[in-house]
Amino acid sequence: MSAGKHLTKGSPKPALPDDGVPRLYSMRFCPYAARAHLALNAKKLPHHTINVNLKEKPEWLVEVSPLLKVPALHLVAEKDQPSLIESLIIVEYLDEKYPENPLLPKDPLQRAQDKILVERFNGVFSAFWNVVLEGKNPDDLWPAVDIFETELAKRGTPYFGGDKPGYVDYMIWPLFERFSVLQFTMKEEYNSNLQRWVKISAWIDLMTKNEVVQSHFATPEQHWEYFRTRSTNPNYDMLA
Ligand SMILES: N[C@@H](CCC(=O)N[C@@H](CS)C(=O)NCC(=O)O)C(=O)O
Repeated sequence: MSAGKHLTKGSPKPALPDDGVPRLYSMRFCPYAARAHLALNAKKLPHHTINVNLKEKPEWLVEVSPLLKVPALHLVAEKDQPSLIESLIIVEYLDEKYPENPLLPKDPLQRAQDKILVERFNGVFSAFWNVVLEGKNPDDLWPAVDIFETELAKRGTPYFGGDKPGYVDYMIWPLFERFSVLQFTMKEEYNSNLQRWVKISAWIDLMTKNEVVQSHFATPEQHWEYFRTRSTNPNYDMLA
């Protein structure tokens, strides 16, 4: 509901209906915000999306996001209307508060193992940013992804969550959706690495067709356009 152009410095705070529906403060190309979108959509939870321009932040952003980052989830129906920040904390809160369509496994050990896997995914995130944003050597990136290839093979299921996507799948997907921008920077090396990841390649194909993923999807070309212009003049509203 109500996603629109990215609100910028000087924009008034949006007037939203007094309906108690949580408000997700987001930016269309933020992979961390994408986690919150995927969790909300996977759990079919109504919410309002308010997109913000992160180069020229609206003055009122601090009221809902003290570190001035997205995602932030404003729980307007709760006492004192608190806001949650940090993508993984938001997703875990949603999963506990709304147990239908669960994302994390019920078993405490499996839960812990899934959270460890997502924690380890920070290595893929930082290696990827180093390559795409800093133009660094991709030598750290391939072994970081190998961990996930091995884990998926070990689980023996099409998704990390079993026969359908779960917490790990949705939390790591936003980076994999962006992974294909590497085809624009290192064509041959990218293609040959995809071939070495048999399980991950099949998983990427399945995830791309998933309806929750499609509910918040951008093409490799759109992601590349964002990355290219990110530090100068990003077109946040490309998809608005
Ligand atoms: N650890 C945070 C990271 C959030 C984050 O870094 N968001 C970026 C956009 S992708 C942001 O809001 N940056 C604005 C800034 O740092 O000023 C999470 O998982 O939610």
